[in-house]
Amino acid sequence: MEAFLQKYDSYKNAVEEGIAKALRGYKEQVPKILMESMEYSALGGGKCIRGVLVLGTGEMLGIDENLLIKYAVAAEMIHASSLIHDDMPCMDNDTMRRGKPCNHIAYGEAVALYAGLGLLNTAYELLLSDCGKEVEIKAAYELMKSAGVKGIMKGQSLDILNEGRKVDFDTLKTIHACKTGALLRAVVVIPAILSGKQEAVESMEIYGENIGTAFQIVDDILDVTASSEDLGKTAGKDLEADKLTYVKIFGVDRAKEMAQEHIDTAISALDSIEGNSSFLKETAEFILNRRK
Ligand code: GRG
Repeated sequence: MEAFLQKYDSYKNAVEEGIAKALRGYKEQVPKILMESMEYSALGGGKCIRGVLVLGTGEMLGIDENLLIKYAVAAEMIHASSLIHDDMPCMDNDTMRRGKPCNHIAYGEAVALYAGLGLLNTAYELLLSDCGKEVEIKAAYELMKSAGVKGIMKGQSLDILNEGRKVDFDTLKTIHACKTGALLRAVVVIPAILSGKQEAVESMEIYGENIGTAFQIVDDILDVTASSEDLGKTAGKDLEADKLTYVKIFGVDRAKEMAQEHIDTAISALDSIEGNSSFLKETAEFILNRRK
């Protein structure tokens, strides 16, 4: 466990340095308040799990970290952008994220709106810079697609449009697979695309889809079992909004079992991978046992 956490932190540091460096490149040309607001959320004390997964999967598949880093940085920028918008009054209307005021509370709604759009666009600029090989463009496309109207935006809009309505389990699964799952799937598929090995792409798709589902089930469980202080965001929001969740349908105990089943499936998908998959196995367990 100790070795896993050290490795996790070293990947996380590399991603955060990459984000800081990428944003520094814009500093002179961007209004100060907008840049501060983008940094506030992109370097805002999250777990950085999407960037870590790009680097961990890439190392397992033998991909050079210098090639991987821009995908890891872009994934975290896209994620931060979605969190800024998710917290705004027209969406989840929250006040706290990662243990501090949400972006729109700290900077106002107009700046927060542009910080979100700014991070999304900066991610795309980064992704399409210096693409030497076709697989690099394919990998960039995979990440951009995961954020779009067939990915995160589809999940979020279905979530918002169904507020206050009774949704069935299939719709719930689609919302989760898009809102949370699409990006978690993309970050592990990207290194496989870069490896040029179709078998690796197929294994990582199964791994990514299953850690994505488990991640959201654990999120649903934490919403009812953890405190706002531990989560760094308002707990009990799902209950308050009367949202359909795994916990609401199945109860906490069965939801925990279901998360475990998805983690087991994700780990089994790594059996056919040639490289050392221990970090990804432990990351899957980390997702299951996380406390925030
Ligand atoms: C701008 C791409 C984009 C989309 C706009 C608002 C919106 C549409 C989508 C919201 C999607 C969303 C917030 C999904 C929830 C995903 C989730 C479980 C977030 C929490 O992730 P953690 O726990 O957070 O990894 P940290 O803080 O650790 O980074």
